[in-house]
This record gives sequence, structure tokens and C-alpha cells, in this order.
Amino acid sequence: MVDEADRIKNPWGARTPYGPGAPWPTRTDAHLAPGVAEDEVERWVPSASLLHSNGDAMDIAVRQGRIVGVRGRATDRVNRGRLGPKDLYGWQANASPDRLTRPLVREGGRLVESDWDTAMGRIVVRSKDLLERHGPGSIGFYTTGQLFLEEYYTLAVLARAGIGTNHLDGNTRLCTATAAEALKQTFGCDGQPGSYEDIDHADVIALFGHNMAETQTVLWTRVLDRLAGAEPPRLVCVDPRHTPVARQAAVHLAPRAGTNLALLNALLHEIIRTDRIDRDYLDAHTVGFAELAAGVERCTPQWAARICDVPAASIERAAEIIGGAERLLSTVLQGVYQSHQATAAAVQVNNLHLVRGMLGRPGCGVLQMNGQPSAQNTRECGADGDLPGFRNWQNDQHVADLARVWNVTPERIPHYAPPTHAMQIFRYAEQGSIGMLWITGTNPAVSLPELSRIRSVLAKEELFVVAQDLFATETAQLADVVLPAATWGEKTGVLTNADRTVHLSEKAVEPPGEARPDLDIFLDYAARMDFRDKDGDPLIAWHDPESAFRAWQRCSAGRPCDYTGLSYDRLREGSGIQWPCTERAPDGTARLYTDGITWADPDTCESYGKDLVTGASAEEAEYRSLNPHGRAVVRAAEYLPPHEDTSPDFPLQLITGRTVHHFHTRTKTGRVPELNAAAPDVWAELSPNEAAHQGLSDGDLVQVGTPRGAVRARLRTTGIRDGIVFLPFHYGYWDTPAGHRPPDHSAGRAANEGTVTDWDPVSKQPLFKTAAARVTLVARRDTGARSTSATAGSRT
Ligand SMILES: Nc1nc2c(c(=O)[nH]1)N[C@H]1C(S)=C(S)[C@@H](COP(=O)(O)OP(=O)(O)OC[C@H]3O[C@@H](n4cnc5c(=O)[nH]c(N)nc54)[C@H](O)[C@@H]3O)O[C@H]1N2
Ligand SMILES: Nc1nc2c(c(=O)[nH]1)N[C@H]1C(S)=C(S)[C@@H](COP(=O)(O)OP(=O)(O)OC[C@H]3O[C@@H](n4cnc5c(=O)[nH]c(N)nc54)[C@H](O)[C@@H]3O)O[C@H]1N2
Ligand SMILES: [Mo]
Repeated sequence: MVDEADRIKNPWGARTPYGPGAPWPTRTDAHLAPGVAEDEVERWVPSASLLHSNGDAMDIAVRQGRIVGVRGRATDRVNRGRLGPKDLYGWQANASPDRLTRPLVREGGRLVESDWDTAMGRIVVRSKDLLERHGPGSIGFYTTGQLFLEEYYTLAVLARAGIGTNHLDGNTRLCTATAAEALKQTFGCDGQPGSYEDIDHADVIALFGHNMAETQTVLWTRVLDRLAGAEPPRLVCVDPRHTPVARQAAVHLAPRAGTNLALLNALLHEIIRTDRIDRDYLDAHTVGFAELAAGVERCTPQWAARICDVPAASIERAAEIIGGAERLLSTVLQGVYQSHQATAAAVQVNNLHLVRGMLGRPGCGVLQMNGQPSAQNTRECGADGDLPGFRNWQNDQHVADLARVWNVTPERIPHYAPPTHAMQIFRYAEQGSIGMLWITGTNPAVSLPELSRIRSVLAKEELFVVAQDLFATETAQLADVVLPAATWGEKTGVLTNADRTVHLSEKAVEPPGEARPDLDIFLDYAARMDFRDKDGDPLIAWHDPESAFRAWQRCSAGRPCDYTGLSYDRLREGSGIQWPCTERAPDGTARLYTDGITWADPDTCESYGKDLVTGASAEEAEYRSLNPHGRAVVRAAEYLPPHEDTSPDFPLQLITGRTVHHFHTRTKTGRVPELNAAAPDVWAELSPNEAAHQGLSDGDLVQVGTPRGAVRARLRTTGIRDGIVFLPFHYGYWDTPAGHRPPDHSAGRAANEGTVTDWDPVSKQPLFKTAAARVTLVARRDTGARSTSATAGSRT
């Protein structure tokens, strides 16, 4: 058993050092409720983590019908028994006394308890009315990266072929849209090339805008164990903050926010200038290198140093390390994805690997990371802005093939334009062309940018909002119907992590009250709507998780994310299998592109590519002439400054992000005593230098304002670079543990009060890490003013 205080303070636990190429040793982490001994556990139910994308396998301890703890699974390829703090303690949220147990409907302006028939009845009446009067485009769905594969697939079928709407996207738009887009741009198709095992082999690991130590704690444990062993890898860290990752790095580059592309172009410049390139690899597997070489020719370290405000010598040093690597592993996450040239920058990391021929062998991988536990499934099932099975909406053959799988006519599946992205869905809801928005497993009233706008959209009289959640979240408060969902541990389904590892998560206990699995809710809706295929049979013929999984397998057959070699039984026998898993690869596939590029062929690719500056989709003919033989595409892009840059009024850059103890809007982790106590309230980070410059000191209550809104927080001086203020985005106006909600919606605690409605033109991912801001003093540290509920209603 773990020492609890220790794992809150030391999220990574004790070292188990290992050398290059050796297997990562096991270490079993567990936590049981106080007073429960291991031999009192009646059943251990297999599952995997739902509080990040790492996919840590674990077993859920059950006693007398209740979850009483968790234990990491030592046999699993992903975590070899380890668990992070959110997983060790987070399960307690399931039994929170304020779980939703009955549907709610709005009556006379208030949400009141109701029953399933009434709630579903209202949704169906609204759906049919909208379909009749305004057609399928009047209905939108906004889902998540936190359900199970079977649920996304069912939702994708009912939305795309049942309703026939193009307006279905996930909060994955805020999360991994750029990961998917960067893979499509370079490799023609989504699908993570690398494997976590690359950490065991790499001699250089480069992390771009990825605070792995706090956001994928177990993966970071693997890195720490390599660092503690023989022949440790060297780390390159690009992050404006002195994160725990930066502390371990051979080179830490702390650029101004939103300048990743300039930095990456300079790294490419140096690598090309010093001829650290793999000509054979480039010739055999890529197109476009000449344009890249020309494009970065003037991007010297000195040029980038001025834009990024980092020493040119540090850029040269980083280029030397990356250029000298024999086995390079790179990871990319939100520090790159949530800025204005997100895809253009993420693609340059792919280019580093293509130029150096570092792909498809042990230690040579690029991880365009995911964040949410099942974001990969949202993408592959087409519950986001993609068609299921990574099919290409511009390729009529792909649409026809999907129509065959669903037994509908191709015209039934909208493909007149790219599937609508989330920011556009909210725009349509704002403008009124969407009259019903069904939100599942996400809390946009805290997580989308510019919250005053989002609140006013969700509160609109004419917009019928359905919220499906565990709790009466900030979003649910604004809904017309609230559906109580079962969650992890209370339902069965599959989830796939960031390195394509598929796990089965089984039902351990009953959900509270009348709460139902999301799958059952979608199936119920499809039955009530009576969706039919072209022969008049039910469009959705499955009835439980396993039959839904089999339906998905048929849809995935022959596509890159091929699940045909898997089954619930196989997943129960083993633990964690990487797709593609087929008859020919029954044990799954560790790495993609081991034998050249496989899915970029014009006939099979998921995307014909986009213009990296405007985001405009290329036509088939353009792609055919650019890349007739289906190679990787080396795409160049020029650095452009952020739209909202600093000014005398707003002299700082605002970046937002995460802390190790909380997950997103804290609906779970805020209800867990150990995690809540570890980080109960919002804070703002400035460098000591910057604080002094603004006349502020540690502990002062400050206001972080942008042109759109403000947050009040205690100031912490940290190792962040000058010119930047950081806010964790976890804190909504819901206050733990009492469930107290201030009467005023704007408590000034959510970082997104100040973020901007703007997105990367290519991936459409919103910018959570570039806005202009100012920090002003509210009260000095020792005046005793509180920063949360006490100040909640008082805005200035
Ligand atoms: N503890 C915890 N873990 C989580 C989550 C959580 O909420 N809490 N959420 C999960 C999810 S859904 C996601 S998407 C991932 C996100 O995981 P990460 O991307 O690692 O997390 P963030 O804190 O959003 O951002 C990472 C870093 O980007 C840096 N950054 C900001 N601006 C820039 C920039 O312009 N350039 C560069 N290079 N860096 C910049 C920030 O300083 C920050 O340290 O975490 C997953 N894991
Ligand atoms: N400023 C700023 N904003 C950000 C980010 C940032 O870095 N900075 N990061 C963005 C990113 S990467 C992400 S992923 C988003 C996350 O943003 P959200 O998705 O809004 O965050 P969560 O709090 O995870 O919301 C998930 C909801 O699903 C509910 N839920 C959990 N399990 C289930 C289930 O099984 N079924 C159903 N129906 N509901 C369930 C939870 O109670 C919770 O209310 O935030 C984005 N917003
Ligand atoms: Mo995310």
C-alpha cells in the first residue's frame, strides 16, 4: 500500500531504475479506503484510468457493492502496476452524495426532478419538431473524450445517419484536434506512430509544451526511472514555465507564449545546416523536403532568439542534442496545440523526425499526445469532426463504404463540408440555426473560452440544451433537460489511450439511483426516434456494450484503426493491446510506419491536407499531384505573431493549464478530500522579477484581467519566464465541498473568463494559451481577504 501523504506530495513514488532496452520494472501502487484490508476486498474488477490519456491499467476493489479502492495492474504494458495520485484517490467521487440520481427538467424557469419518460419524451418532441421545421442542421451534439468507444460509435451513427446532422463534435476539439490534424497533415491519416516503449530505448526525449510530470504522471515515472538508470536519455524541454520536466532537462527553452513555430523552424534550420539529415529516409518516404529547407533557410537561431526571447546559444544546443540523437522520442501537447499556429508547429515536430529518419523503430517515435482517456476513441469512432474509421469526407468511395456498413444511402451521411467543429457549433447555437444542443460528458460553461459568451449562448430561451452528466455542473444548471449518467466503474466499455492501447473497463458497482450508462441513453433515444436503415430495419441493431463493440469492429475493418482481431474475451485474457489488431497482427501493433508510410495514399488517406496558414482543405487532385505515391508530406510554414499580442494596457501574456492534483473542471477531483485539500483554490503565477516589476508580492490577492473578463487569485511567484502570467483552469464557480454556488454566475474564478474566442485555422482548436492580460493588486497578502467565495460576487 502507498503512503498517502507521500503520493500527494510525491506523485511519482519511488524509483525503479532501468537501462536502455531493458524492460521497465513493475511496481504495484494501490489505495484502499481507510479501514479496509486487502483480504476484505471481495472482487477486483478490471479497468483503466479515466482521469488522463495515459491508459494506466487498474483493478477496482469492490466490497459490499461499493468501490473501496484501486490497484495498478502489474502485467499491463502501459503502467506495469503504477498509478498516479488522481487515480489512487479519484474513485471516491463516484460515491459523492450529490451525484445526480434522477433526470431533471426545466419547469417555470427552474430545474425540477422528473423521470426518464418525461425527460426523454421532451428531447424526442423537440428533436422531431426541429427536424420537421428546420431539418437535421438544427440539431447539434457536443460530446467528450471521456466516454467509452461503444458510446461514441453509437452517438456517431445516430447523429450522422439517424438525424443526418453534420454538427457533431467533441471537447476533443479543445484537446487533441491538433494531434489528429498534425498526423493527418504529415501521414495522411490519424494514428499515433509511436509507442510508450520508445521511452525504454530513446537516447533523447524532447517535450514540446508538455508538462508530462503533472499530466501523465506514470509516463513521467517511466522517464524518471530511465534517468535514474544506466545511460540515461537527455531531455529537451520547451515550456515557458520551469516545470518538473524542465528541472530534469539538459536544455530548457522557455519561449514567449505562441512562438513555438519560430523555435521549431530554427531547430530545423540548424539540423539542416549541420547536415544531420537522413537523405535515404527522405528520398524513400517523403515529399516536400526542398520546400522545408528553403522555408527555414533564414530561420537562424539568432532570428528565433529575438522572437522567442530565448538565448540563441540554447537553441543551438537543443539542435545539437536533437541532431545528434540516435533514437529520438518527441512528445507534443497543449503548449503547442492551444496556440494560434498549433498545427503548423506540431507538424514541424513530425518534420524533425522525418528529416532525421527517426520513425518506426524502437526509441524513434513521435507522440502527438492525447489528453483525455478516450479521446482516441472519439476520433476513430467519428464522434468528433471526422468520419468513423478515419474515413475521408471528401472521398466518395469512403462515404459509400460507410453507407454500406450502416446500410443507408450515401446521401444520408452529411459530407458536403468538413464535419462542423465545436466552436462553429456554438456559433450556430448563438446565431439560432441550431435549436437543440445535446451535451454529453463535458462542462463547456467552464472549459470553453470566453465564458460570459458561452453562458449567454447556453442560457438562450430559444436553444434547447440537454446536459448528460454525473453532477449538476455549471453547464447542467443552464440546461433544459439534465440526464443522470453512470460513469467509470458503473458501466462496461472499451477505451483506447494515447499510444493506441485498448483496455476494457468493466462494471464494478451499480450506478446511483436512476443514473444510466450513456450507451443506454443513446440507445433509448435511437429507439424512441425510430431511426431506420434503407431496408426499414432499425439503424442501430445493437443493445449492449459488447454488441456495440462488434458493430464498431465491422466499421473499423480494413481501416488503420482496425479492431477486428480484438474481442472482450481477448481483452479479458490479456491486458492492454495496441491497435491495429487483426488476424495478421493478433497481438496488436507496437509502432506504425515500421515499413514505410502506409495510409497516405490518395485512395486510402483520411485527409487531402490543408493550407497551414488559412486552413482551407486541399482538393483531391491537388493531393494526387503532390503525393501520388502516398508518402509522408514534409510541410513548411512561416511564423506569424499571435492575433492578440501584448499592449501597454495588457502588457502580459496569459497562459492557462493544469496542476497535478486536479482534472479539468474538478467535477470529480474537487469532490475527493485528498485532492481537493492539495489544491483547493485558484492561484496566479508570475516570475519574482515580473511581480516586483508590477509592485506585487507572493500571496497578494490579484486580479488577472483580459479584454473579456477577470479572475481573482492569490499570487504565487514561481519559475515562470518574465512577461507571462499562468492560471490553472480547473476552478469553476462550483465550490467544494459544500456545493455552494454563488448567485452570480461569474465568480471570477475560472481562467476562461479571460480567454479569447479564436482558434488555430487548421485544427480549429481554441487558443487557451495566448491572450493579452494585466495583473493588478486587489489586496495585500496580510489583509485576510479571501480569494474565492468571499469575493465571488464582487466584480470590478
Ligand atoms: N493532472 C492532470 N492531468 C491531466 C489533465 C488534468 O486536467 N490534470 N488533463 C488531461 C488532458 S485532457 C490533457 S489535454 C493533458 C494536457 O497536458 P499538458 O499539455 O501537459 O498540460 P497543460 O498544463 O495544459 O500545458 C502544458 C504546458 O504548456 C506550457 N505552455 C503554455 N504556453 C506555451 C507555449 O506557447 N509554448 C510551449 N512550448 N509551452 C507552452 C504550459 O506552461 C504548461 O506547462 O493532460 C491530461 N492529464
Ligand atoms: N483555459 C483553459 N481551458 C481549457 C483547457 C486549458 O488548458 N485551458 N484545456 C481544454 C482541454 S484539453 C480539455 S480536454 C477540456 C476539458 O473540459 P471539460 O470536458 O469541460 O472538463 P471536465 O471537467 O472533464 O468535464 C467532463 C464532464 O463529464 C462528466 N462525466 C464524467 N464521466 C462521465 C460519464 O461517464 N458520462 C457522462 N455523461 N458524463 C461524465 C464530469 O462530471 C464532467 O462534468 O478543457 C479545455 N479547456
Ligand atoms: Mo484535453
